[in-house]
Amino acid sequence: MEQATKFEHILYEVKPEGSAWITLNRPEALNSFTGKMLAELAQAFQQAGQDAAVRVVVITGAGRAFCAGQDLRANPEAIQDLQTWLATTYRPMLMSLQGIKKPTVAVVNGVAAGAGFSLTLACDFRVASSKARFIPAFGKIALVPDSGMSQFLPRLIGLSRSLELVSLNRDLNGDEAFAWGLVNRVSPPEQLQEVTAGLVDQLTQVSPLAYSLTRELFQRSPGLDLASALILEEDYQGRAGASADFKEGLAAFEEKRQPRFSGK
Ligand code: T3D
Repeated sequence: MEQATKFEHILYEVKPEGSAWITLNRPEALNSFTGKMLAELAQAFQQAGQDAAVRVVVITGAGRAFCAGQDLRANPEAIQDLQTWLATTYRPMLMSLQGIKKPTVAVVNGVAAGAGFSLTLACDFRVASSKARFIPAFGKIALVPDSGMSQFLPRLIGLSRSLELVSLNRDLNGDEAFAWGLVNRVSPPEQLQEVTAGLVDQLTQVSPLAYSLTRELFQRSPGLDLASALILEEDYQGRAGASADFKEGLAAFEEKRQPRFSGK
Protein backbone atom coordinates (compact mmCIF):
# COMPACT_ATOMS: atom_id res chain seq x y z
CA MET A 1 0.00 0.00 0.00
CA GLU A 2 1.37 3.41 -0.96
CA GLN A 3 1.13 6.08 1.73
CA ALA A 4 0.60 9.76 0.95
CA THR A 5 0.88 12.77 3.30
CA LYS A 6 -1.02 15.98 2.46
CA PHE A 7 0.90 19.18 1.74
CA GLU A 8 -0.14 22.24 -0.28
CA HIS A 9 2.82 22.97 -2.58
CA ILE A 10 4.42 19.53 -2.70
CA LEU A 11 3.28 15.91 -2.97
CA TYR A 12 4.65 13.28 -0.58
CA GLU A 13 4.28 9.58 -1.19
CA VAL A 14 6.01 6.51 0.23
CA LYS A 15 6.11 3.57 -2.19
CA PRO A 16 6.09 -0.06 -1.05
CA GLU A 17 9.69 -0.77 -2.10
CA GLY A 18 10.91 1.87 0.36
CA SER A 19 11.28 5.09 -1.62
CA ALA A 20 9.72 8.40 -0.56
CA TRP A 21 8.78 10.55 -3.56
CA ILE A 22 8.66 14.28 -2.94
CA THR A 23 7.24 16.19 -5.90
CA LEU A 24 7.42 19.98 -6.21
CA ASN A 25 3.85 20.71 -7.24
CA ARG A 26 3.25 24.20 -8.63
CA PRO A 27 3.46 23.34 -12.33
CA GLU A 28 1.70 26.59 -13.36
CA ALA A 29 4.77 28.52 -12.06
CA LEU A 30 7.29 25.85 -13.11
CA ASN A 31 7.42 24.61 -9.48
CA SER A 32 9.21 27.77 -8.36
CA PHE A 33 9.85 28.05 -4.63
CA THR A 34 7.53 29.90 -2.27
CA GLY A 35 8.07 30.30 1.46
CA LYS A 36 5.35 27.71 1.98
CA MET A 37 6.99 25.22 -0.37
CA LEU A 38 10.36 25.64 1.32
CA ALA A 39 8.81 25.05 4.77
CA GLU A 40 6.92 22.02 3.48
CA LEU A 41 10.10 20.60 1.94
CA ALA A 42 11.95 21.01 5.25
CA GLN A 43 9.13 19.10 6.98
CA ALA A 44 8.96 16.39 4.31
CA PHE A 45 12.73 15.82 4.39
CA GLN A 46 12.62 15.43 8.17
CA GLN A 47 9.68 13.01 7.88
CA ALA A 48 11.43 10.90 5.23
CA GLY A 49 14.65 10.91 7.21
CA GLN A 50 12.89 9.60 10.33
CA ASP A 51 10.65 7.01 8.63
CA ALA A 52 12.28 3.59 9.00
CA ALA A 53 10.26 2.32 6.02
CA VAL A 54 12.03 4.83 3.74
CA ARG A 55 15.41 3.73 2.32
CA VAL A 56 15.75 6.28 -0.52
CA VAL A 57 14.37 9.80 -1.01
CA VAL A 58 13.49 10.96 -4.53
CA ILE A 59 12.78 14.60 -5.43
CA THR A 60 11.20 15.62 -8.72
CA GLY A 61 8.87 18.21 -10.28
CA ALA A 62 5.29 18.02 -11.51
CA GLY A 63 4.60 18.88 -15.14
CA ARG A 64 7.29 20.05 -17.57
CA ALA A 65 9.78 21.58 -15.08
CA PHE A 66 11.87 20.46 -12.15
CA CYS A 67 11.97 23.92 -10.50
CA ALA A 68 12.47 27.49 -11.81
CA GLY A 69 14.14 28.67 -8.57
CA GLN A 70 12.70 31.34 -6.30
CA ASP A 71 9.21 32.47 -7.32
CA LEU A 72 10.03 35.98 -8.46
CA ARG A 73 6.47 37.22 -7.78
CA ALA A 74 5.37 35.51 -4.54
CA ASN A 75 6.95 36.54 -1.22
CA PRO A 76 7.85 40.19 -1.99
CA GLU A 77 9.60 40.29 1.40
CA ALA A 78 12.27 38.02 -0.12
CA ILE A 79 13.42 40.75 -2.50
CA GLN A 80 13.53 43.34 0.32
CA ASP A 81 16.08 41.39 2.36
CA LEU A 82 17.64 38.45 0.55
CA GLN A 83 20.04 37.61 3.39
CA THR A 84 17.26 37.14 5.95
CA TRP A 85 15.06 35.34 3.43
CA LEU A 86 17.77 32.83 2.58
CA ALA A 87 18.67 32.27 6.25
CA THR A 88 15.06 31.70 7.33
CA THR A 89 13.68 29.68 4.40
CA TYR A 90 16.35 28.06 2.19
CA ARG A 91 18.86 27.24 4.91
CA PRO A 92 16.38 25.23 7.06
CA MET A 93 15.22 23.38 3.93
CA LEU A 94 18.78 22.51 2.85
CA MET A 95 19.91 21.52 6.34
CA SER A 96 16.86 19.28 6.63
CA LEU A 97 17.82 17.64 3.31
CA GLN A 98 21.41 17.30 4.47
CA GLY A 99 20.15 15.63 7.67
CA ILE A 100 18.69 12.69 5.74
CA LYS A 101 21.13 9.84 6.35
CA LYS A 102 19.87 7.94 3.30
CA PRO A 103 20.50 8.25 -0.44
CA THR A 104 18.76 11.24 -2.03
CA VAL A 105 18.06 11.39 -5.77
CA ALA A 106 16.96 14.39 -7.85
CA VAL A 107 15.00 13.33 -10.92
CA VAL A 108 15.43 16.32 -13.20
CA ASN A 109 12.48 16.04 -15.55
CA GLY A 110 12.77 19.55 -17.05
CA VAL A 111 14.24 22.97 -16.35
CA ALA A 112 16.17 23.41 -13.08
CA ALA A 113 17.00 27.11 -12.63
CA GLY A 114 18.56 29.16 -9.83
CA ALA A 115 17.87 27.63 -6.44
CA GLY A 116 16.09 24.79 -8.28
CA PHE A 117 19.45 23.93 -9.87
CA SER A 118 21.03 24.21 -6.40
CA LEU A 119 18.50 21.73 -4.99
CA THR A 120 19.54 19.14 -7.57
CA LEU A 121 23.18 19.63 -6.51
CA ALA A 122 22.34 19.16 -2.83
CA CYS A 123 21.05 15.65 -3.60
CA ASP A 124 23.47 12.71 -3.66
CA PHE A 125 22.46 11.63 -7.17
CA ARG A 126 20.98 13.30 -10.24
CA VAL A 127 19.07 11.50 -12.99
CA ALA A 128 18.24 13.84 -15.88
CA SER A 129 16.01 13.77 -18.89
CA SER A 130 18.01 14.60 -22.01
CA LYS A 131 15.49 17.48 -22.38
CA ALA A 132 16.28 18.86 -18.90
CA ARG A 133 17.96 22.28 -18.69
CA PHE A 134 20.34 23.31 -15.94
CA ILE A 135 20.28 27.13 -15.76
CA PRO A 136 22.22 28.95 -13.02
CA ALA A 137 20.03 32.08 -13.56
CA PHE A 138 21.78 33.96 -10.75
CA GLY A 139 24.23 35.84 -13.01
CA LYS A 140 21.43 36.98 -15.33
CA ILE A 141 19.74 38.88 -12.49
CA ALA A 142 23.05 40.04 -10.95
CA LEU A 143 22.94 37.68 -7.97
CA VAL A 144 25.55 35.27 -6.67
CA PRO A 145 24.98 31.49 -6.40
CA ASP A 146 23.12 30.47 -3.27
CA SER A 147 21.27 27.54 -1.70
CA GLY A 148 24.50 25.54 -1.54
CA MET A 149 25.55 25.99 -5.18
CA SER A 150 28.84 27.67 -4.17
CA GLN A 151 29.78 24.53 -2.27
CA PHE A 152 28.37 21.74 -4.43
CA LEU A 153 29.02 22.95 -7.99
CA PRO A 154 32.85 23.43 -7.90
CA ARG A 155 33.20 20.07 -6.14
CA LEU A 156 31.35 18.39 -8.99
CA ILE A 157 32.70 20.18 -12.06
CA GLY A 158 35.67 22.27 -10.86
CA LEU A 159 36.19 26.01 -10.34
CA SER A 160 36.69 27.15 -13.92
CA ARG A 161 33.64 25.40 -15.35
CA SER A 162 31.55 26.60 -12.39
CA LEU A 163 32.58 30.21 -13.09
CA GLU A 164 31.81 29.78 -16.79
CA LEU A 165 28.40 28.31 -16.08
CA VAL A 166 27.31 30.86 -13.48
CA SER A 167 28.98 34.09 -14.60
CA LEU A 168 28.28 33.67 -18.31
CA ASN A 169 24.86 32.25 -17.47
CA ARG A 170 25.45 29.25 -19.69
CA ASP A 171 22.86 26.56 -19.54
CA LEU A 172 23.31 22.85 -20.10
CA ASN A 173 20.86 20.28 -21.38
CA GLY A 174 20.75 16.79 -19.86
CA ASP A 175 23.29 15.30 -22.29
CA GLU A 176 25.73 18.19 -21.74
CA ALA A 177 25.25 17.95 -17.97
CA PHE A 178 26.15 14.26 -18.18
CA ALA A 179 29.26 15.04 -20.24
CA TRP A 180 30.28 17.68 -17.65
CA GLY A 181 29.93 15.16 -14.80
CA LEU A 182 26.99 17.00 -13.31
CA VAL A 183 24.50 14.13 -13.45
CA ASN A 184 24.83 10.38 -12.78
CA ARG A 185 22.38 9.18 -15.43
CA VAL A 186 20.75 10.74 -18.47
CA SER A 187 17.90 9.25 -20.45
CA PRO A 188 15.36 10.11 -23.12
CA PRO A 189 12.30 11.67 -21.40
CA GLU A 190 10.15 8.59 -22.05
CA GLN A 191 12.64 6.34 -20.22
CA LEU A 192 13.26 8.63 -17.24
CA GLN A 193 10.98 6.68 -14.86
CA GLU A 194 12.52 3.36 -15.85
CA VAL A 195 16.11 4.60 -15.46
CA THR A 196 15.21 6.17 -12.10
CA ALA A 197 13.53 2.96 -10.92
CA GLY A 198 16.71 1.01 -11.73
CA LEU A 199 18.87 3.34 -9.63
CA VAL A 200 16.34 3.52 -6.78
CA ASP A 201 16.11 -0.28 -6.70
CA GLN A 202 19.90 -0.54 -6.29
CA LEU A 203 19.96 2.16 -3.62
CA THR A 204 17.23 0.50 -1.51
CA GLN A 205 19.56 -2.47 -1.11
CA VAL A 206 22.68 -0.72 0.20
CA SER A 207 23.51 -0.79 3.92
CA PRO A 208 21.98 2.45 5.30
CA LEU A 209 24.67 2.73 7.99
CA ALA A 210 27.62 2.15 5.64
CA TYR A 211 26.03 4.58 3.15
CA SER A 212 25.63 7.43 5.62
CA LEU A 213 29.13 6.92 7.05
CA THR A 214 30.61 6.82 3.53
CA ARG A 215 28.89 10.06 2.57
CA GLU A 216 30.10 11.76 5.74
CA LEU A 217 33.67 10.58 5.06
CA PHE A 218 33.58 11.98 1.53
CA GLN A 219 32.22 15.27 2.84
CA ARG A 220 34.72 15.66 5.70
CA SER A 221 37.93 14.23 4.23
CA PRO A 222 38.78 16.92 1.62
CA GLY A 223 39.41 19.48 4.39
CA LEU A 224 41.78 17.17 6.29
CA ASP A 225 45.46 16.26 6.05
CA LEU A 226 46.20 12.58 5.35
CA ALA A 227 46.85 11.57 8.95
CA SER A 228 43.56 13.13 10.08
CA ALA A 229 41.68 11.51 7.17
CA LEU A 230 43.12 8.10 8.07
CA ILE A 231 42.09 8.56 11.72
CA LEU A 232 38.58 9.50 10.60
CA GLU A 233 38.41 6.39 8.37
CA GLU A 234 39.56 4.22 11.28
CA ASP A 235 36.85 5.67 13.52
CA TYR A 236 34.09 5.16 10.92
CA GLN A 237 35.35 1.71 9.94
CA GLY A 238 35.27 0.73 13.61
CA ARG A 239 31.61 1.74 13.69
CA ALA A 240 30.75 -0.02 10.42
CA GLY A 241 32.68 -3.12 11.52
CA ALA A 242 30.66 -3.34 14.74
CA SER A 243 27.33 -3.34 12.86
CA ALA A 244 24.88 -6.17 12.24
CA ASP A 245 25.04 -5.20 8.55
CA PHE A 246 28.75 -6.10 8.44
CA LYS A 247 27.95 -9.54 9.95
CA GLU A 248 25.17 -9.95 7.37
CA GLY A 249 27.58 -8.96 4.58
CA LEU A 250 30.07 -11.63 5.68
CA ALA A 251 27.32 -14.26 6.06
CA ALA A 252 25.94 -13.47 2.59
CA PHE A 253 29.44 -13.84 1.13
CA GLU A 254 29.86 -17.28 2.75
CA GLU A 255 26.38 -18.40 1.68
CA LYS A 256 26.83 -17.01 -1.86
CA ARG A 257 23.65 -14.91 -1.74
CA GLN A 258 22.67 -11.25 -1.86
CA PRO A 259 22.92 -9.51 1.57
CA ARG A 260 19.79 -8.10 3.23
CA PHE A 261 20.94 -5.02 5.12
CA SER A 262 18.83 -3.60 7.94
CA GLY A 263 20.85 -0.51 8.88
CA LYS A 264 21.69 -1.87 12.33
O1 T3D B 1 14.42 35.34 -2.88
C1 T3D B 1 15.27 35.53 -3.73
O2 T3D B 1 15.07 36.07 -4.81
C2 T3D B 1 16.67 34.98 -3.43
C3 T3D B 1 16.81 33.62 -3.90
C4 T3D B 1 17.21 33.42 -5.17
C5 T3D B 1 17.34 32.07 -5.67
C6 T3D B 1 16.93 31.96 -7.12
O3 T3D B 1 16.41 30.95 -7.45
S1 T3D B 1 17.26 33.25 -8.17
C7 T3D B 1 16.68 32.64 -9.73
C8 T3D B 1 15.20 32.78 -9.91
N1 T3D B 1 14.77 32.14 -11.13
C9 T3D B 1 14.90 32.71 -12.33
O4 T3D B 1 15.43 33.77 -12.51
C10 T3D B 1 14.31 31.92 -13.50
C11 T3D B 1 13.18 32.70 -14.16
N2 T3D B 1 12.52 31.92 -15.20
C12 T3D B 1 13.08 31.76 -16.41
O5 T3D B 1 14.16 32.25 -16.74
C13 T3D B 1 12.29 30.93 -17.38
O6 T3D B 1 10.93 30.91 -16.98
C14 T3D B 1 12.80 29.49 -17.50
C15 T3D B 1 14.14 29.50 -18.26
C16 T3D B 1 12.98 28.82 -16.13
C17 T3D B 1 11.79 28.62 -18.31
O7 T3D B 1 11.52 29.26 -19.55
P1 T3D B 1 10.27 28.76 -20.44
O8 T3D B 1 10.32 29.55 -21.71
O9 T3D B 1 10.34 27.28 -20.55
O10 T3D B 1 8.95 29.08 -19.59
P2 T3D B 1 8.31 30.53 -19.31
O11 T3D B 1 7.28 30.81 -20.36
O12 T3D B 1 9.36 31.54 -19.11
O13 T3D B 1 7.57 30.28 -17.91
C18 T3D B 1 6.30 29.61 -17.80
C19 T3D B 1 5.53 30.23 -16.67
O14 T3D B 1 6.22 30.08 -15.44
C20 T3D B 1 5.38 31.75 -16.90
O15 T3D B 1 4.14 32.12 -16.34
P3 T3D B 1 2.96 32.70 -17.32
O16 T3D B 1 3.54 33.85 -18.05
O17 T3D B 1 2.67 31.53 -18.23
O18 T3D B 1 1.86 33.02 -16.38
C21 T3D B 1 6.51 32.30 -16.04
O19 T3D B 1 6.27 33.63 -15.62
C22 T3D B 1 6.46 31.35 -14.85
N3 T3D B 1 7.74 31.34 -14.15
C23 T3D B 1 8.91 30.86 -14.61
N4 T3D B 1 9.86 31.04 -13.71
C24 T3D B 1 9.28 31.67 -12.66
C25 T3D B 1 7.92 31.84 -12.94
N5 T3D B 1 7.08 32.44 -12.09
C26 T3D B 1 7.62 32.89 -10.93
N6 T3D B 1 8.91 32.75 -10.61
C27 T3D B 1 9.77 32.14 -11.42
N7 T3D B 1 11.05 31.95 -11.05
